[in-house]
Amino acid sequence: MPDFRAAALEALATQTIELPSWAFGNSGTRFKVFGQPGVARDPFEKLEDAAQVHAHTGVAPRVSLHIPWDLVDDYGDLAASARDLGVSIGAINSNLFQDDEYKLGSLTHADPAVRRRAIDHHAQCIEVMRRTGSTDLKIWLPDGTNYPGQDDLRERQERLADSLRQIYAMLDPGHRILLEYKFFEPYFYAMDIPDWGTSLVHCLELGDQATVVLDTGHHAPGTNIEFIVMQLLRLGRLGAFDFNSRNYADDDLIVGSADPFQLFRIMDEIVAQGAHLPASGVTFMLDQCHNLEKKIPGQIRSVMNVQEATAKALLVDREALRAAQRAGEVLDAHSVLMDAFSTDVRPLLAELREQQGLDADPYAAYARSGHQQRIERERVGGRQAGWGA
Ligand code: LRH
Ligand code: MN
Repeated sequence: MPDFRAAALEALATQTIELPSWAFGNSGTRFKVFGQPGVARDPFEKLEDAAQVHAHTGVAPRVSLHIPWDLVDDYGDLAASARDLGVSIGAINSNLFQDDEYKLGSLTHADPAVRRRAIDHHAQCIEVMRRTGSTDLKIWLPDGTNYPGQDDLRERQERLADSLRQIYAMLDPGHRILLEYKFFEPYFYAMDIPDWGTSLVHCLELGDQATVVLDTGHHAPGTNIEFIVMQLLRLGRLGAFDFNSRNYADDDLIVGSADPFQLFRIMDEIVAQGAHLPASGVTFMLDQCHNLEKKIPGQIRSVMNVQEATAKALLVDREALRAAQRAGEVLDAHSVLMDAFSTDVRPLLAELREQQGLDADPYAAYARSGHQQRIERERVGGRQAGWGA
């Protein structure tokens, strides 16, 4: 087996994974939100926690914000605080799923005044991008209907296209829209952007600065996600991933925890097309909620899982794979992939971290650091961030 380790180490050293600020706040289900000692109480403390993940993994230098969950008086201050902590602000997420006015839709609503409100919210988000140096506006459209006949599906698409055009017109050069789809929830008959095709259609209508976000928890069970990855890369419209894993619905569990082989297949498609390299412009983000487990270790474990899947994909003998594929040797081809997937890449990642001056095991290193005990001791009083615990 040719030695792909050197090339893999080089590629892994360029990888970056963007962390969601909301992973550091409390979260849960409609049944219960469990608070935890030491949880961040504001965006500044969320950045502190994210900086811990970067300090121990070396590959998580950006934090995506969610507006208004991460509302602060001065975004210049927040960006400066991020810089002091050794991280930067990534994508700015809009929020169209908590306002009463959006019950029957936001960017798709029949009432122009409601659409105006939703469009103005994105003007606010773009202002936050300008103040923080962020270049990505991430729009997850939660709009949808619950019953057949509730509204005209085509008219909603026309209203959506018009609203998106107005938002797109507000972008600066160098800005991107990351348009996220989801096949159900919070509506249970038709979502207005239910799948990659619908997101892609709107992105193609908008222009080059519009790309698709693939959230790994937003597909119908049984969907071949790596096929969607291949097609979006083929069209140059894969802007970003929201990585997480699920067993049933949009569970937002730790990426790779429910199905590490699926994560490997996704990263294999990414590596096969060179999209793991920064020049590809594909942003790798986490979108998770740590309902039971501690937040910072949860994010560290998640980053390590993405690194492991990427390392395995980088060890695929692509020449042998292509030869077997060309020869129609079905099992030989499959075995090439399974050999890589079955490789223990932890020693390779330990070598990478030692090269970066980091501990070989970030998870254990954080546990030893005493940071968790310190924040649980010091962060008393105030209101914990996130869903009301
Ligand atoms: C919607 C979603 C979206 C975010 C939210 C926190 O399910 O995936 O990316 O706005 O989670
Ligand atoms: Mn998401």
